[in-house]
Amino acid sequence: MLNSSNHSIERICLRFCTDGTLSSYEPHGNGNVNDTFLVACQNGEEINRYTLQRINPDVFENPKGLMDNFSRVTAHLFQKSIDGNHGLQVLTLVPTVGGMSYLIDGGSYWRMTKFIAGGRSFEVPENDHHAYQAAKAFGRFQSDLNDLPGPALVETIPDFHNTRKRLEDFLSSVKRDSCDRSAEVMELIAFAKGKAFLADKISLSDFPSRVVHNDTKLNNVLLHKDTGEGMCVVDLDTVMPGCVLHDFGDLVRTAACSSLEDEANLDQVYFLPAVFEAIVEGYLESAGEMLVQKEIEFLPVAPLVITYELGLRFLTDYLQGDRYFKVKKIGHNLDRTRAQFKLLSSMEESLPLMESIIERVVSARNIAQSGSI
Ligand code: GN1
Ligand code: MG
Repeated sequence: MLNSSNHSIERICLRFCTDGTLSSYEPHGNGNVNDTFLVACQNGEEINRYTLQRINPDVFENPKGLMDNFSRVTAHLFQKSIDGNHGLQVLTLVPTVGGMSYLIDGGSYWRMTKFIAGGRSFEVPENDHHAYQAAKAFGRFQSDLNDLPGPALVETIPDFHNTRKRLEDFLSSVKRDSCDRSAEVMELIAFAKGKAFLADKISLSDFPSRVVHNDTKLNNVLLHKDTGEGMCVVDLDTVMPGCVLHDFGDLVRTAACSSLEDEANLDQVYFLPAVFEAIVEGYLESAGEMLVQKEIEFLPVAPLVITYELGLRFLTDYLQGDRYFKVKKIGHNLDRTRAQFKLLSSMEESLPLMESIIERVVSARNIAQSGSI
């Protein structure tokens, strides 16, 4: 995979309309797919900061379509933030000197956004308030985009949350075993096969198609570094038509878990019902009115499905030679897989509790369960 060292960040920055000239830059965040830099530009005494990203071309095959989505979505959210006055900020693109929303340089696509001062991304919530705030921000994001006008957004990654397709890809990579890695992970393969029924739990055609984020890891929402208030939803590359359940589920997967996604000590990996409750409260506060009965009904099982899906994706990537997710060591994708499968088992034990929490919050909020599509 190409990385920053193949590019001159100085040269790239010169081609964006920054306020000031580049004074420093450093790698930023923990994304598993794109390359991200925090860039500082100096104008006299003033330092202006930006986020610069190289879009991973192996993952996103239509960067132009992706950036068109990005512009439409942020413009709409910006209007909503003015009308709704809910305090959430929206990513602002910095145009290139040629007036474009992205830059093409030697076959790579780059974009720049204004840095959100005071925001911080958390890998795990420090308290329930963080989880509540993150859920409220993602719920608001969905409900603000529910009336996005115009044609459907481009599908930046087809079948992204088609769990059945993810399972089939996994099964063919087991069969192909191109890197000769399957023998050592038989136990994980057997576990994945044993949970195949989860792949058909959420069938996309049974739910309203809405504009959703699709990558709602906790670290994809900025919270205020001191107060923990939701500040800005980031990482908009997979915003496209989809199902709200995957957004809800992925936040639960990453926030209502006792550990990081790649924790190697499985004793440290388990589901946290109290954090789950905070997520349900936050999510239903901002998105509850929009949801239809069927979406509410499937909220408890959604985290299990997405946790299973991620386990499948990490294991598939391991079997294919670690080509998709960035890895820090051989076996990194296996740590991730094991942690997902452990979390899934822990969630299964808590499923009745999850159901009763949702039931309680739905009735306390008096959600009509007949929201509009
Ligand atoms: C990737 O880029 P990042 O880290 O936000 C991946 C998500 C996974 C996640 C797992 C486009 O997200 O789907 O849930 O890693 N994004 C893409 O950490 O595949
Ligand atoms: Mg992402």
